[in-house]
Amino acid sequence: MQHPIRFYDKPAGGLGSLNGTAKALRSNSALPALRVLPQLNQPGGVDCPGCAYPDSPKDKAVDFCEQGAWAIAHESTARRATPEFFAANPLAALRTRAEWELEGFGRLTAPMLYDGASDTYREIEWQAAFKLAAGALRALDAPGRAVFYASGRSSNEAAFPYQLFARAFGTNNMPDSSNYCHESSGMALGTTLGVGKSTVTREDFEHAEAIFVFGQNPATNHPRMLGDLREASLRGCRIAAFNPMLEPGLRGFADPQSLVETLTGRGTRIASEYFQVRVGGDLAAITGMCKAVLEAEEAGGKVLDRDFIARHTTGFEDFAAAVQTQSWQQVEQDSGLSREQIEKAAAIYIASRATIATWCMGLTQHEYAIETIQMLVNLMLLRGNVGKPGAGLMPVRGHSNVQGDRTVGVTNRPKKEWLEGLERVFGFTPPAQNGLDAVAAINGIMDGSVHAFLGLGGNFAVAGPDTPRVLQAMQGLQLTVHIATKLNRTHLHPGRVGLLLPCLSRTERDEQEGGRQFVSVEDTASMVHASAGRSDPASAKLRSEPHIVTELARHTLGGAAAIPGIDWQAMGRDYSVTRALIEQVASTAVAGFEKYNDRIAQPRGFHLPNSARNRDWKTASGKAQFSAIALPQDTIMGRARAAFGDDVLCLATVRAHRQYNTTVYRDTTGEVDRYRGVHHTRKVLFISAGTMARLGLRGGQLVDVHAAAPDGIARKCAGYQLVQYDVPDGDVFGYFPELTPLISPALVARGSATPAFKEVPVLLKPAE
Ligand SMILES: Nc1nc2c(c(=O)[nH]1)N[C@H]1C(S)=C(S)[C@@H](COP(=O)(O)OP(=O)(O)OC[C@H]3O[C@@H](n4cnc5c(=O)[nH]c(N)nc54)[C@H](O)[C@@H]3O)O[C@H]1N2
Ligand SMILES: Nc1nc2c(c(=O)[nH]1)N[C@H]1C(S)=C(S)[C@@H](COP(=O)(O)OP(=O)(O)OC[C@H]3O[C@@H](n4cnc5c(=O)[nH]c(N)nc54)[C@H](O)[C@@H]3O)O[C@H]1N2
Ligand SMILES: [Mo]
Repeated sequence: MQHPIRFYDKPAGGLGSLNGTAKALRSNSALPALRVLPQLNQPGGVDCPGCAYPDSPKDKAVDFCEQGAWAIAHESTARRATPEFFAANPLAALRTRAEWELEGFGRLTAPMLYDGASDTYREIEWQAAFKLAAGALRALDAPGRAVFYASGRSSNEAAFPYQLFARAFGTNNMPDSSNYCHESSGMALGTTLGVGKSTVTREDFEHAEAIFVFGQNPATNHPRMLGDLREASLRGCRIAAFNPMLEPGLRGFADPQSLVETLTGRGTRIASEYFQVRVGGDLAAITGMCKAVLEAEEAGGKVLDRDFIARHTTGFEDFAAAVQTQSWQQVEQDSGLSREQIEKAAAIYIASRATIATWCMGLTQHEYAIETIQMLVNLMLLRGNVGKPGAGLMPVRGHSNVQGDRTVGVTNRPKKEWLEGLERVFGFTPPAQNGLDAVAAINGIMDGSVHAFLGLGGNFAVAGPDTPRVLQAMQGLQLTVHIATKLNRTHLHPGRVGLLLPCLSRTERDEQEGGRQFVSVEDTASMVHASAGRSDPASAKLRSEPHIVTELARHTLGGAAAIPGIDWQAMGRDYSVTRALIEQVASTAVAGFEKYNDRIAQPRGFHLPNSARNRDWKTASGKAQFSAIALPQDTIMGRARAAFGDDVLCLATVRAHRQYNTTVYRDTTGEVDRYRGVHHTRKVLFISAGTMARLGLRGGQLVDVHAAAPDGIARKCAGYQLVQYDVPDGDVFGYFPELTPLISPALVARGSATPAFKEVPVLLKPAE
């Protein structure tokens, strides 16, 4: 049989990516992955757990990338973290291991319970595990003592019973990875356009005349998007990147599908324009673009879509007045870009009849993230770039089903309609008040008000701020339950009852009493589609996420406390039951789930309608909302410099090429961050020559990084090597999760409470 493996991605050097894929398989002894790769993102196949970028609407033989291959290879590894492994490795010893070593121990194989006397996890029977968790939950003095965290990897069929479990238990304490990620996007879009999701589909990339990419590194994090950008570039679409780091992968892309590009190493230009905005400077830069557009209109340019503004929007006058009062001088100072540069960006925008704006963590993980995205909405509204082909706003989500989890109710701020739907279908009254988000949960764990933590996937404490303190505090919890595929650091800090429950991964066959099951997920463009694993499970003792969640719920809420309307076992046995229930709850809360079970069988699933895409504005005013926003005076960096002096630098924590969030991959050849050229170490800081000169430091020198934190707590990461790089003066860049211990939970986005992972005030001192 022929597998025509032609890759989508291949930034900066086609062969490197092909080679990277081969290495992914080799380095994990992951031969089963070879069988999985051709099924990735194909109808009837497996949804790639790598990212949430939409699948190709066209019939393409291959729709996966190098990074997806790494994700799959790591899931399909032959290595196993067995009960014998745990018996031989007390947690105190495991805590000294690096992230990639924990990951490298392989797949979990059996349910485990922490034993304090031996400081090890010991195997336990599934039923006993469920009973213990249920007992500990029922012993809490109030349902609000528990938090139910979710990482955005789980399917709709796992997420729906999970949120039902939390609410039937009596709490909306459902922090999720979205709190760490695109929360600011959802909020900014929700208030302005009435829907917190992308208005763009993958087809739109074929019609755009300009694409603006803000704060995103797709060569590493959404490689399949680069294929779309490359095609757009080849047909003459202008692509402009706003990014403080000069990212090689955004500038050129050698497509492995193109033999010429692969062999010559000569790529297609991606970003024709590159704007090196300073970290946190996007609000000023976009404000400047709006200002330039308004000035062009005043000069008689007829650049505004007056008809659209009149018919579809509200708030234009206030917005325009706010923008006009901002001086160019302020805009230049805050953005780090010159007026000429901003006018050039505006000219690209004005010349385009259909513009897409995409963004990722470079915009969302900032104090003024919501305002920044609202200003981007303003810019797009000026020329009617929402709700027409080839145009729109696109937050590019991270986890492969983070959007779907939200759609089926995983959130600490549920909509009234959703709760009413639950009440109607299941006959109980869910709690109405909002629950804890991720940072509130962290604070609750640290101040002792949270007593139990459940995690449906993820690496909660390592993904969030102040890792060492949070991990320490987690050991004081009454209960920790982690549903996971692989070991990570959060698991090494169990509560009094500490359970580690291993689950099937997406690529594995899922047999239940009701027969072989598949699950469904929603991508960043709101396509809901099926995903069916085919590989043999890593261990016979694994259970599916839906099974584990429904059994935990049944044991906790069974017996006299049972809610008669909820049949947990039915949902665990046959996931079509869950889909039918989602359809019923959604019928009055979320549009588009009609005939879920029939339509999920269609080859590419179905699209959940996006009201803003249809210019139907579900906002308070019934119109798309312009926002009047002034450039802020009170900022994290301003406050830190006032307190700690002018040597304070702004640290943005980013991903290297060889990692998936907190999962660090070990490449046997030492490659760490291919496009940025980093090998053999992750303990680097990217810094400009100007900053080093000013601080009396030099490239290659080792420094200690100290937090200049508002709460006065000393936080330090020692022994980082300075790498001279093309970044703005005053900004430094390094990798998470290693640098996360520098981040105080007090540094968050206003309104969304997303940690300001890209705006961390630090001081550098020569290493001690
Ligand atoms: N292989 C792989 N794929 C992934 C992931 C992974 O870890 N590995 N993670 C997944 C997840 S959950 C997510 S959310 C996405 C993340 O995808 P990205 O958002 O692309 O990831 P980051 O590395 O956080 O990169 C952010 C980019 O923002 C830039 N940046 C930093 N500060 C600023 C700023 O102030 N303004 C602007 N304009 N840019 C800034 C950085 O230079 C960097 O290029 O990727 C998803 N896909
Ligand atoms: N400093 C800093 N911190 C950040 C960010 C940043 O840019 N800078 N980015 C943030 C962002 S955008 C995000 S989304 C969060 C991510 O936060 P999380 O989603 O909590 O973290 P992950 O690293 O994706 O979780 C990895 C773990 O998930 C488990 N896992 C993997 N696959 C599966 C599966 O199929 N099922 C189950 N049940 N478990 C599985 C494994 O045990 C693995 O160790 O991190 C955030 N943290
Ligand atoms: Mo994310």
